[in-house]
Amino acid sequence: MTDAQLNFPPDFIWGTATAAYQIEGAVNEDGRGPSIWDTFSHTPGKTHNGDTGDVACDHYHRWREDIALMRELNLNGYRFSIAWPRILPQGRGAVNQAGLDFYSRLVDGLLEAGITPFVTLYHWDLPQALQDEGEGWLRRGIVDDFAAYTDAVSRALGDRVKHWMTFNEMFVFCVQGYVTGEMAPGTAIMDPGRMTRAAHHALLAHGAAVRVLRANVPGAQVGLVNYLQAVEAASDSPEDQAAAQRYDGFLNRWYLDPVYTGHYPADMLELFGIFGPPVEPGDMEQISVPLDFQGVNFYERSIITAGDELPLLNVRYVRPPAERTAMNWEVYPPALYDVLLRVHRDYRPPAIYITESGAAFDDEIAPDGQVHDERRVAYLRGYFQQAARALADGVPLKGYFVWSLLDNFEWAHGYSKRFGVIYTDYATQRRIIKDSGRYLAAVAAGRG
Ligand code: IFM
Repeated sequence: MTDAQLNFPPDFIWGTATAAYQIEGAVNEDGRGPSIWDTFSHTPGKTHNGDTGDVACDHYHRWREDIALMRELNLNGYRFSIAWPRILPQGRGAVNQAGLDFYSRLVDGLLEAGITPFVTLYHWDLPQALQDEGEGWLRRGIVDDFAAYTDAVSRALGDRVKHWMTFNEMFVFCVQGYVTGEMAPGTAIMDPGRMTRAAHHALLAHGAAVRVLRANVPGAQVGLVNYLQAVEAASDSPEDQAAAQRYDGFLNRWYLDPVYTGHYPADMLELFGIFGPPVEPGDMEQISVPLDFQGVNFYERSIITAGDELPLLNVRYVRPPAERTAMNWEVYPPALYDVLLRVHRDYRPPAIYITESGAAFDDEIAPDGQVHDERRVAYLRGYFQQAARALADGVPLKGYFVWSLLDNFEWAHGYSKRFGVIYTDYATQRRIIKDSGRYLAAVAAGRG
């Protein structure tokens, strides 16, 4: 398929995605409270180079410039997240109007620029006060806190924001935050019950938030964003097939089945045994409230064999020689097609957005002052083609958000990984549109 065959409908959303803590900075301004990522990143040894989001891309002050850049890229959508600690500095209680005002101005600016805002309510920056109370997502009462937070935000923005996503990548923060400790809050306790418990409360909070959004926002389009992988068995052997099935259950189905079927996957419930989720009567009905769209964050496929790399699951990764990004993630565009088809076939959401897809490479400013990131251009071309293929094959794909608008704070990797289609010079906060940004601009303008 050539670029000329990248057939996307005229109303297709072309955007980029970001998250509050990764770009905003201004962590102590206008009444924002501390989040678990402030605590984590300021704890020695937790992030690369001790990097923090204190300043990040200074988007909190430079958002007008960033919207102008989106316009230059011909984008008609922007996915960003709201920082809960800007709205409710202590997690609950008095609403911080200055925090709401920031996002209100941002939304107005986007709409004036002809860019549709897509708002994520939770992209990992939990107010520290809620973490201190029963370890955040491990406490069932957090469901009510999240519903109250959703209420405050949607009342303020719901007249203008119609596209809402409750959570970003539950899998990642439940596993890496509460079990392996690679991410905030960073508790490394190898107890799978912590994952199932955090995830169950997040799923309940998702269901509660959907109801709040539908009540507060006329014409709301509500979705959930999942980190999804294409999972393949290393061989046809029954052992490898079963291993791939377990890994798929752990990573993909655990977070999709409850929402779309009202049940946790039976094979995984059996596998987790006493470490299963704390389900109470009515929970699964609350979790499985119908959605308007599913958000797919796609980065990787995994080839799985039976083994002891992940002991509870009894699986091991097979890593064939392949082109890899700076994150050591395989570049394999057909896997995006596979995941889109799978979500469409198995779960039938009314619409699907690719809410994140992109790659980190070791970009540098060339002598001509530009950033010639030809590997990212090739990467995007390959994945755009697979999205077009999925669309042609009947997937109700409505938009594609490249991760990310600009290089930013890549969590525990700090500023060492550059995902942007715009280069961030952190010393000066100068932004430089990379060649991949120009390519995205051409595709978004329908020129390929
Ligand atoms: O930067 C992250 C983002 O916050 C969530 N999805 C994956 C991205 C790249 O690692």
